[in-house]
Amino acid sequence: MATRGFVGRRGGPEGTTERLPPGQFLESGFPVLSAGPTPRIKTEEWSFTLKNGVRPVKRWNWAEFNALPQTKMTRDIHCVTTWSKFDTAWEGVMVDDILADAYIEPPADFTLAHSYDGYTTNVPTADLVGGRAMVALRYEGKPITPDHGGPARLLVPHLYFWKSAKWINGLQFTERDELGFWELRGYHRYGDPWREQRYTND
Ligand SMILES: Nc1nc2c(c(=O)[nH]1)N[C@H]1C(S)=C(S)[C@@H](COP(=O)(O)O)O[C@H]1N2
Ligand SMILES: [Mo]
Repeated sequence: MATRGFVGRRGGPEGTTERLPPGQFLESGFPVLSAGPTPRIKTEEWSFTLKNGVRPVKRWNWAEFNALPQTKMTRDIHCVTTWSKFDTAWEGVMVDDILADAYIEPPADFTLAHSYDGYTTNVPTADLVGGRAMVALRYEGKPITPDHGGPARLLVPHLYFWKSAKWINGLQFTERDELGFWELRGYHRYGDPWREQRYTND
């Protein structure tokens, strides 16, 4: 078995090949992709609501949400439009810590993320817990800019980046896997970049 370094030297700088999912290329900038105009949400008006079906479980305002445990997460991200960006550095509240603060165990197998622009995206609950996802409040040590989803965005780095809902204002547990904005428009219901699950039937 070759070491990481040898594989990296063969395929590109710093192990690029093994870190790039199939069909992806390495991007050094940070493209902005939004389905509509950027909503401007003042932190004084921001809130985050956790729901089980139609029933609200708990709601946090900006100060309350910032008082939850803050965790750093540095991850590669992969957009379905084929760019990937390595080592993006985020800080925010792990979904695990949101649930702990609400004193609930995940009550359903599926979750729908909701955003201020009306965007939604579905993710299996198991992919949001166990240290795999956060509601990010900061990017590279600074508040997330509005075009990248500030004040707060979901970060689910192991799935295509459309699952990382910008301008998030809540998570809703659902009994069945209810499709979100892009999933209703031909994108894959799960979206694993390593299995190239781009479109519905991939
Ligand atoms: N609320 C919301 N979240 C969203 C989107 C959107 O249009 N609205 N676009 C998604 C898509 S398709 C991608 S690739 C990423 C882009 O995030 P970025 O603009 O920070 O690169 O956000 C995702 N989250
Ligand atoms: Mo995207």
